[in-house]
Amino acid sequence: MSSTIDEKIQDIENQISRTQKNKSTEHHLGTLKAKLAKLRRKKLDAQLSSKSGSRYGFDVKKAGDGSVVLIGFPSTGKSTLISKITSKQSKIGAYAFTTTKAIPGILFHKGTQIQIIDLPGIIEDASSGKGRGKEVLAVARSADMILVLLEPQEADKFNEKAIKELQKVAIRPGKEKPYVRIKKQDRGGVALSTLTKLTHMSEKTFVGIMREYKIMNASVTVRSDPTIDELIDILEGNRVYPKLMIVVNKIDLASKKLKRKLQEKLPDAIFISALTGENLNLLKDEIVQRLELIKIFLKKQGHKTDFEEPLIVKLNSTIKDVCDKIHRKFASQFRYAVISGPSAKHTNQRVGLEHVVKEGDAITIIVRKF
Ligand SMILES: Nc1nc2c(ncn2[C@@H]2O[C@H](COP(=O)(O)OP(=O)(O)OP(=O)(O)O)[C@@H](O)[C@H]2O)c(=O)[nH]1
Ligand SMILES: [Mg+2]
Repeated sequence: MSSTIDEKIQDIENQISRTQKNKSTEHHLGTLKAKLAKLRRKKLDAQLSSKSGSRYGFDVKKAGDGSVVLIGFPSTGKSTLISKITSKQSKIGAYAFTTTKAIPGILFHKGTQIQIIDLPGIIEDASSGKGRGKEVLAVARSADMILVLLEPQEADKFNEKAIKELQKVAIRPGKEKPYVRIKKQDRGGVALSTLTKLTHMSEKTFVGIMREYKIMNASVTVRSDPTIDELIDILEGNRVYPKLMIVVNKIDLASKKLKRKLQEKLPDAIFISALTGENLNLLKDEIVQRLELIKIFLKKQGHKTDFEEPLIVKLNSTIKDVCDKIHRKFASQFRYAVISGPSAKHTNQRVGLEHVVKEGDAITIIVRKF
């Protein structure tokens, strides 16, 4: 069966590459791309649900305030890095595929606890299951941040390859989810309301792509200016948008000239040596900063606010997220929350589970008693 999916994928890929890209073919290309995305999803679902082989060694329990996975080709120094910045010692070897499973550790930095997950190296075509690629990429899908660890030699090329493998399993590292809200309706066709002009496709193409996903009647609000691929991402629904950090390791081995060249090609990258410790503090700072964590304070009913031990949550967390962080049953017993601080309209505002908290809020959560 998988070969027929592959054949169909190949066929549409050929059609797309044969079609010239211009205004008059845009609509046709849009529907082809949607068809291609649907086939790829079918293939991916089959890959990720993996009948063959077990996930043993790759079930990582979430811990800490955020999670970072180490993705890289073999021997780039992932295990050396995790052994340096967490208390977990992961086996280091001068040969490829030293690491054979997921190894989680915790980085304690600036009052936060970040889960760092060491993984086996990936190779090209990892997404189709080469090496332990499938399992590695499945772990990557659940992370808050992907740290791509590279060696100085041809770092930019390898970075591109790694990102490509991630994209193939529906990960969109370092990308914002475009704002497209779709409210399905019973009739009336597709009513499109855009805040900015669509520059990547006409409304007709937009509606045509929706049609491919069998959405005939809906009110759609678009706040950004999505490309055809980004719109398909939204309609596919299985895309994840983790943060991305590009790190070049073994900088102790790079000449000044190579380093300068890489800084030009990878302007957002951080240059470290896991071996000598160079820039590891900077790296830790950047991890915490880019995860966009905020501090809030809990106030038990009838007690003073606990300013000693803040609770760390992700930016734009809701009261529901806060409840889940305290105890897994908290949300189901929730009555209301009382909140003071930056997100409150006034002191002691009563709010529900949907309320979005802000850095510095003081929160009391009232639960049902049994
Ligand atoms: N010179 C130098 N060598 C390093 C550095 N970091 C790691 N190494 C060496 O690179 C080799 C591979 O290191 P590992 O940490 O095992 O690499 P890995 O990415 O975990 O490898 P796999 O698990 O096989 O994918 C070892 O010989 C390390 O000592 C560094 O910053 N500088
Ligand atoms: Mg390793």
